Amino acid sequence: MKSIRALFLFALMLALLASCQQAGKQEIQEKEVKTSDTEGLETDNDDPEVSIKAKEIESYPISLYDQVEFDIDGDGEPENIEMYVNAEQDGEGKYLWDDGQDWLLVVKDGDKTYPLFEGWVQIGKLSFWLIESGETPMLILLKTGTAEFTLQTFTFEEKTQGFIQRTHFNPENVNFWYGTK
Ligand SMILES: [Ca+2]
Ligand SMILES: [Ca+2]
Repeated sequence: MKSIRALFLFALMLALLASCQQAGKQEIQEKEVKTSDTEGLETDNDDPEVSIKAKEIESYPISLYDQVEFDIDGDGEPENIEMYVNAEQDGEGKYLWDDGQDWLLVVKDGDKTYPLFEGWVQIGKLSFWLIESGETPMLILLKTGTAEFTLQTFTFEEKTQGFIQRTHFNPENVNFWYGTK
C-alpha cells in the first residue's frame, strides 16, 4: 500500500514539474515576442516626424549667409527665412571656413521665430529650396557633410502652430566622394 502511495506521489511530482517547465517556456516565448516588438518600434522611430515650435533664439551665429521672403505658412503674408553660419567673411565677402561650424536656419513670422535647423555641420553645408507642391508651400533642406547627406522637408501645420519636419533621406555610414561644382 505504501509503495503505491509513494508511486502516486512521485507521478504527481513529475506532473507538477512538467507543468512548471511548460509555464517557463511560455514565459520565455512571450518575452521574445515582446523584445522583437520593441525592436520593430525602434526601427519605425528612426525618422519620426518632428514638430518644431516657435522659440526664443539665445544667440545667432555671426554671419547672415542667406535670406529670402516667402509665404511658407500660406496665410497670404510673406515670412522671413534666414540662414546664419558661424564663419567670418574676409574683406571681399568670402567665407573663412573652418573644419565645421554652427548653422542656424530660421523662419521669422512677426514676433515668432521657428528654428528649422540649429547645430554643428562638420566639413559641409546647408542648402535650402522653397517650393510649392500643389497648394502646399514647403522648405526643402539638404545637409551635406563628411559623413552625412540628409534631405528633409518642412511644412507649416496650422493646427499645431508648428513646422512638421520630415526626414526623407538619411543614409548611414556615408563616405562623401564627390559633388558637382
Ligand atoms: Ca505667410
Ligand atoms: Ca504668417
